[in-house]
Amino acid sequence: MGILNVTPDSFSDGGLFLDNGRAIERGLALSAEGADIVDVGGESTRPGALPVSVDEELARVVPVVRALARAGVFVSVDTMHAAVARAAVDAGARLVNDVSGGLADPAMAATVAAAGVSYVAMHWRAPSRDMDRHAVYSDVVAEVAAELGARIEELTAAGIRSSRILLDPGLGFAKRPMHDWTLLARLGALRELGFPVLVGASRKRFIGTVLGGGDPSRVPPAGRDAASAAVAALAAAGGAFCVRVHDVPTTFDAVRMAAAYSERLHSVERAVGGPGLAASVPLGRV
Ligand code: PMM
Repeated sequence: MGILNVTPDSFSDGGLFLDNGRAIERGLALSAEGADIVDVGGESTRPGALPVSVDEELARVVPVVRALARAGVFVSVDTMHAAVARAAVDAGARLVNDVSGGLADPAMAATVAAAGVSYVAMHWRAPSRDMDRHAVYSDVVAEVAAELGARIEELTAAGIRSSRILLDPGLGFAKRPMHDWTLLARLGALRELGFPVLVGASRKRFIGTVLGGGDPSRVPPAGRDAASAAVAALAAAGGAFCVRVHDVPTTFDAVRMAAAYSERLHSVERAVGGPGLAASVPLGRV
């Protein structure tokens, strides 16, 4: 999934694609580079970001969604607002990517159900302006899984078909770097909920924190693409269905390596009767 932020203030690419023409060009390029999905967003969710009006979000997003969908691109819309989701679907979007998992707008679930499109429910605890206050967990994996489980109940009760739902641990959203790393290392626990898992790690603070030796400001977001591709490969090898990224060509290669690795790993595991033993088996045996 290639990221297309039509915003003045996203943390890594704010302002680059605010002009509709440039945004459309960028979306077409992401698709040509290998993105299966182009994710169009009109509201920044970076820590501390202030909300924009729905009218402003519509004006940023709808023309771009329409042009890309007309060009045959599979478009998702990154929004927390039911009105924007509805308008984007009318303009050709086939997936609604809601970082609040339906918590920000009570009309979202019914809107998505009526539209009959797919839906990404991300783990979220609070609006961006004060989400850092909510980054408190005693067992981050268990709590994120339980909170996503509660979202699934509500979303399906509102009429969204289970087969239409994807889950996302929401890296960086009400999470400290250690929470992000723990969730990444334990993606299997989220997959056990029975839904495809999407991971959005690209250029995020937890990556910058490692690159900058504890200080993310030493490596600005645009300098984190190689590391982001490595993390995408780890997520893919950990069973992610989809990774949401800024740099599609590098990530495309990285996840293809993860796929080759996973395929080999699983055939080794099958041959030895389960995980854990694979490392001790000479590859020539299988
Ligand atoms: N992260 C951002 C925005 N949208 N959507 C999903 N599903 N998962 C994410 O992790 C996610 C998202 C923030 O990053 P950006 O400002 O680079 O778009």
